Amino acid sequence: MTSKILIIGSSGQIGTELVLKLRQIHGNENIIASDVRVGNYEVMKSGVFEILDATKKDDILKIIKKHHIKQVYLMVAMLSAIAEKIPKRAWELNMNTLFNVLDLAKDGFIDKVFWPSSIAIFGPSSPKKDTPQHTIMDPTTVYGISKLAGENWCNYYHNKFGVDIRSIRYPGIISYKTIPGGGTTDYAVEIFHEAIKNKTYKSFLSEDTILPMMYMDDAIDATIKLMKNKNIPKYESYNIAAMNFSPKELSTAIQKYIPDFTITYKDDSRQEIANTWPQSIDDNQAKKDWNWKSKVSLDQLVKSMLNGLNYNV
Ligand code: AKB
Repeated sequence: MTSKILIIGSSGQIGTELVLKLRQIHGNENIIASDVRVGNYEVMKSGVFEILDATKKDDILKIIKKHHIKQVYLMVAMLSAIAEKIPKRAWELNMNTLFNVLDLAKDGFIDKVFWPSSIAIFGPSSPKKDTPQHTIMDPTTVYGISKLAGENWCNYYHNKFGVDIRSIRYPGIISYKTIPGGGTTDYAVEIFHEAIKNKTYKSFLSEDTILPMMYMDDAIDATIKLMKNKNIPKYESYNIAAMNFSPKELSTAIQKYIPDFTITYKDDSRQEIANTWPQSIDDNQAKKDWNWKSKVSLDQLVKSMLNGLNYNV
């Protein structure tokens, strides 16, 4: 019997596209999508979908047994901005779901796990530019704290119980199929919807706030590449990088295709979070260990976003 892959959190921004790409690679029948809420049309119609609350370990186990799952991508998380509003719930969701999956791997029910970390693990004392793989990490958000704790727990389960866990520190991910929810980098997706609909956008980050960003295709490529690699030296959550820009620089890149687009700035509490994050990331370790390389430039990203949202350029 073919072993199958379970995506938990398949209705979210990254989960949605991961399901679609993995179904292309492994066949629709081998990729099981799951979430607490139904997903987008393409995900729902192309294969099996299970309603799953990943805070309940027994429910995950039932699905693992039912579908002969051997690999799990755990894409559930409460993101940085929303987590600040409900810190305790965010901590519980982000940590309990991880423990459930790590324990199922430790107990031999699954062979391999992917779990996403984030640039949010860095903080005000981390170097802002070319932030290294190993450096000071002093996250100021609940989300960042949960991701850094999660990285350490993955390390622990790997060293102590031999769990095969792979992880990436995603920058802000930009895509058009599903909107992100509750992050600090969400402006870089919203801006495209508003540019097309209203020709104007009010940014909640100031014009010169530079953050590391990446187009979804690169993020999915990296994730699958890391999971496929047979020679990862040891567990670590990898820095990966593609591009860095501010709201002003992104608006200029959009104006190339929508010349009458305008942007205004009114920062809110998300600005404080962004101020503590890196402006650029050093991803040499990922390049060396598993040959990671970003393929999508800012101009290609802008064109793909606009075309994807049916504004043909
Ligand atoms: C967020 O803004 O919270 C996320 C992230 C960078 O992890 N997009």
